[in-house]
Amino acid sequence: MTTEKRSETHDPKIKIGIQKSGRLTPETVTLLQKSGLEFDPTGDSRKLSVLCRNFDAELYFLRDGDIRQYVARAKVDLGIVGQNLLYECGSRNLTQLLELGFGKCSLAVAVPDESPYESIEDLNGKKIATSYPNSTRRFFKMHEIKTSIIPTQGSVEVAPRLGYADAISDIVSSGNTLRANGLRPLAQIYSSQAILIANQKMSKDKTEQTENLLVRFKGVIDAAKYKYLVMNAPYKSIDGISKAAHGLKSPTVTPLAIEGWVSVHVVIKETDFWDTIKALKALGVSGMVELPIERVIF
Ligand code: PRT
Repeated sequence: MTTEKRSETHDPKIKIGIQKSGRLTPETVTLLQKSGLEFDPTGDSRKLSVLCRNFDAELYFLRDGDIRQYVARAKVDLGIVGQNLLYECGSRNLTQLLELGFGKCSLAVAVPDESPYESIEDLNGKKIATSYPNSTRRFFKMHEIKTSIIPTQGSVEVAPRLGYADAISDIVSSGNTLRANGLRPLAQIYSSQAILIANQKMSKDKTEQTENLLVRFKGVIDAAKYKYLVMNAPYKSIDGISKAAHGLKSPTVTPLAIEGWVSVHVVIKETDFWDTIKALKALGVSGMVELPIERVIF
């Protein structure tokens, strides 16, 4: 790897497809930047690719719906894409490398609020409008429920009100669109998030570059799962603190200017945060400061 500035004619080792403009774009750009990749994310909006200044990679700004195919056909080596598209369109020639923790949503079956349907069995013989016909067909087939799937491009939520379908299946995240259109969820078909995908037949040098990138991505993703805590504690509480918050290995302890007191630094899991704080307070800890972590490399 080299840190020198690359010319636009340089043939980069690895091509990465990311969404040009949409729900996945801001967090994808943030992930790449926090992973240390330097590039111009905005630049000229007509420009559909950009070279990384400090990593042997070129980014291609594509439609989320197209990225899967670009990777499968080895036109780009890696892609950041909604998992839902792989469930819907298949993952031939693709390897799913990493779940990225953003773009979270689910594919859900929903029915009008005032409808009598209480379970998916009630949809036997009914019409379902969806932009995800393959996933929806599979789901009902698996449950041995006969439905008529009506493929629909966009504004799916309005289909029941217009008498075009009895129910819908669509991507849901906050649920606001369902509510705004007088619909309620009946069942979840699957959950989804943004993932990093790769072409299955990558060359050795590209595989190495990808592994390098994976370490960086994991470092950023794992960092979001942890918090750094600095606190003052009575020296006698160190054993208790080590049990309540053992950190990645053990807490770092340094003496304070006041006798019998120490400063303790520890990394704790975000999910354990409030339970850990409660336990630490019971041990006489005070002056706790929570700091964000940029990266965690295990
Ligand atoms: O044009 P391009 O192919 O790039 O993208 P697009 O415009 O088709 O997709 P975009 O940007 O809307 O979504 C890209 C990806 O984001 C999807 O493939 C999913 O993986 C993921 N994602 C996460 C979502 C949502 N959340 C989401 N809420 N995709 C779509 N929605 C839509 C949904 O279709 C529905 O209309 O938002 C509405 C529901 O949202 P809530 O919050 O009201 O429930």
